[in-house]
Amino acid sequence: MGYTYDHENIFAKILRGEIPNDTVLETEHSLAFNDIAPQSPVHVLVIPKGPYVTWDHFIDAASDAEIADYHRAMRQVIDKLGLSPGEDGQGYRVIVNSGAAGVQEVMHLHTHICSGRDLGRMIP
Ligand code: DGP
Repeated sequence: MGYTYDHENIFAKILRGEIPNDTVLETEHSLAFNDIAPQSPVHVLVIPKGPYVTWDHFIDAASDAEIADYHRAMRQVIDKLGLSPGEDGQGYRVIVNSGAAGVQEVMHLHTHICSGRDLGRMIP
C-alpha cells in the first residue's frame, strides 16, 4: 500500500520554519527537538527532513544516506544528553508509533527518545 504525505502536518510546518521548535540537534537529513507535551523529563523527537509518513514508508522510500543519518542523529541525541547506559547514563527508550494501532497522531515519521524516570514496562 502506498502512502500519501500531507505537507500541512505539524512537523512539515516545523521543518519549513512556520512553527518554532526547541531544537536539540540538526543533521543534514534529520532534526531533533523537544516534545511539546513531554511524557518524561527527557522527551525528544527525531524526524527525517524528507516527506515520510511512517517508519516502513521511510525504509522503503528513503536513501541509504537518509536512513543512516536518521539513526546517527538518534545516537547523537543520546550522546548529547548523556543517556547511554554504556557510558554511565541512566538509559532511555525509543518509540516509533505507526498508524492507527500505534496511535500515531502526527503523520510524519518521528522517533520518541524518552528518559529521566523509570518508564515502566510500557508507555501508554
Ligand atoms: P505520536 O502519537 O507518536 O504521533 O506523537 C506525536 C508527538 O508530537 C506528541 O508527543 C506531541 C508532539 N507534538 C505535537 N505537536 C507538536 C508541536 O507543535 N511541537 C512539538 N515540539 N511537539 C509536538
